[in-house]
This record gives sequence, structure tokens and C-alpha cells, in this order.
Amino acid sequence: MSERTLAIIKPDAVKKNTIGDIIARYDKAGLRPVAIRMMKLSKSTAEGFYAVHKARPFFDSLSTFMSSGPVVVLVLQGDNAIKKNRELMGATDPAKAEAGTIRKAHGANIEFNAVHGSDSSETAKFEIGYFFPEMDLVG
Ligand code: IDP
Ligand code: MG
Repeated sequence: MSERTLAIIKPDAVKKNTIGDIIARYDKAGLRPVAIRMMKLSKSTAEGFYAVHKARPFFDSLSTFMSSGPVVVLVLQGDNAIKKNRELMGATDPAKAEAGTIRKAHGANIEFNAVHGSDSSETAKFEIGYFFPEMDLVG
């Protein structure tokens, strides 16, 4: 079933010039961008995006990291896009991520881990709406 997921190429990956490599991986996996936006998040925008984690000890550090430099926010569409993107990304901790995954290739540690991907259809809906009005989705 075709569905949409939200991906973010995080500030660490943008700084390392890996935008092209990461988007090529989406292309090869059949995940088609239907919206792309490059932006620098304010700290409060990052906090709102990660509100589900606000009780976690890493929340402040994560929000600071996510607002530390430009990011690329994408909506990807394809069959089983949510699960497929999670598989492409690999485990949250790059040290535990499988070979061939984005986080294995470009993540430095459990915080600076290169990419975000929605983890369910409910979070995908919230996350897509957080960055894009419906009219900006071209697919
Ligand atoms: P996910 O990105 O694989 O879905 P989540 O548990 O949703 O992982 O965490 C969101 C983000 O918070 C992670 O991608 C990572 O950047 C950061 N993070 C997760 N766990 C930790 C931690 O234990 N220490 C520091 N940062 C963390
Ligand atoms: Mg998550």
C-alpha cells in the first residue's frame, strides 16, 4: 500500500555533505520525494517536533542539536514507506545499525545519527503536517 513518511536529513549529515548520498538511497529504494524543504529549525520548532520525547533526559540536547544547522525535510511516498525508511535508516544507535544502512554509513553516535524517519502512520501524519501544508505535497 502506498503511504507517506517524513524524513529529515539532520544537521550532522548536512554538514558532512551527504545530502546527495542519502537522497540517492531513497531513490533506489523506491521512496519518491513528494515534498522537499531545506531549513534551519529554531529551537522551539525542534522542541515541538520532538514533543513526544519531552520527558526524556536527552530532550534538551536533541533540540539543541536539531537546531544547530540546516536540515533537509522530505516527505517520501511509496509502498510501505514508513517501514521501508526505518529499514534504510538502521537502528537509532549507529553502532547497532546493520551494514548498508544510512546510520551505519553516516551516523556518529546515538544522538548524531544522520536521519529521522516517522515510526508509525499516526506520527507520519503529525510530522508531515508539522512541516508541509497539503497543497505542498506534489505526489
Ligand atoms: P529514532 O530516531 O530511531 O526514532 P527515537 O527514540 O525516536 O529514535 O529518538 C529520537 C532521536 O533522539 C534519535 O534519533 C536521536 O537523535 C536522539 N536520541 C535517542 N536516544 C538518545 C539517547 O539515549 N541519547 C541521546 N540522544 C538520543
Ligand atoms: Mg523516533
